[in-house]
Amino acid sequence: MSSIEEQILNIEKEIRETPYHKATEHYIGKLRAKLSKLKSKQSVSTSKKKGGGVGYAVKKQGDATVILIGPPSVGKSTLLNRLTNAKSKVAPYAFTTLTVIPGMMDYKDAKIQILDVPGLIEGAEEGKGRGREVLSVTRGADLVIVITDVERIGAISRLKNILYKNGIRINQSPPDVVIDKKLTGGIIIKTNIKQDLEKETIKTVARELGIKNAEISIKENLDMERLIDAFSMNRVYVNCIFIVNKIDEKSLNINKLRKSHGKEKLLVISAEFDKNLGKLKETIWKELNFVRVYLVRPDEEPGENNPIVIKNKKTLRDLAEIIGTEFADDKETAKIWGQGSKFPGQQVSLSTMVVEGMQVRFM
Ligand SMILES: Nc1nc2c(ncn2[C@@H]2O[C@H](COP(=O)(O)OP(=O)(O)O)[C@@H](O)[C@H]2O)c(=O)[nH]1
Ligand SMILES: [Mg+2]
Repeated sequence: MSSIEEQILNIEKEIRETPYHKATEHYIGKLRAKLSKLKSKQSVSTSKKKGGGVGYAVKKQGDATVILIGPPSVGKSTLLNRLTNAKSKVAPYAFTTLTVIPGMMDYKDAKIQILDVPGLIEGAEEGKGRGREVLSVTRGADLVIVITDVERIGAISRLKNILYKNGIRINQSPPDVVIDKKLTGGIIIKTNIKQDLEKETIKTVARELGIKNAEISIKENLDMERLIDAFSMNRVYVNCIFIVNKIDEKSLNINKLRKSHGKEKLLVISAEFDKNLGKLKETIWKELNFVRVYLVRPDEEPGENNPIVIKNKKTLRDLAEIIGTEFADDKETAKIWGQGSKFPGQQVSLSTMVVEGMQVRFM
């Protein structure tokens, strides 16, 4: 039996040498699924060898967690100090930051935790430097900030690649696929959307990735990448913004940069000279998709007092839990005013979704 690395090389070669057309699509799908499986096996075995990120468990605090990733010395610690109350050591050499340093940024009633981590050096995806650990913290973040400086623009593409290879999907929603596992009956594909891929290809990839019996509903036209993502368990989907720091040192053609990095959000800043940091804070806030709701206490008139920040797609029950588990204990319904209510003081169940601007009194 050849090693995982050898098997990966063999399959990659096979994929390269097989021309892609309708007749081979099914076969290539199978190879791609195999490859994806081997790669996740490989990353598990390297992280075991390296001790699997011990000491990198980060306590999440605040309303959301943002991670700064980038090469060494691009200004991550400087930026953290500017945005938050943390006092991260700043020095002009690589790897001044040896552990995760959290800071808290207060912005528009939200407490946003920002994490400064060691720089991601070349080969980080194979576990070089603190690569594994940094990537595992990244997987748990609510927003990723990829940061580089004016001298190392190429790092953006490199980092995007590292994230992709590690199953971290940025600025895209999860594939619109629902897998309803069954005990028998094989794989049944249900879709109203015209699929570029053949049904047999979809089934083969599903089987290869461990799905034996299931009803699979597909609500988008999948390409091969998203098909494999849909059936892989270790994918995370997170928003990402790109920052080029030290704009005080060198001017850049920003439009050209934005063009070559697609529609993604790219900001140029100077952490040291406080350029564009206000815009950055606003962008962070926007990308976190918060909603602000207002708590109406029993003795209060409805209004915009007591703002609470919560991630979108949450229910009133989640909101009560955020206020406090004890508080949530005896709450059964709520009255709502303003946004989301049909009339002022509407009584609703706690499974109601919160919306921006909603005023809530728990009952
Ligand atoms: N010119 C300039 N230098 C900066 C800026 N931000 C950080 N630096 C400098 O870059 C060096 C590395 O910064 P540091 O925050 O330690 O980078 P890290 O390794 O990414 O955490 C330090 O000498 C900083 O003073 C900036 O906006 N402009
Ligand atoms: Mg640092």
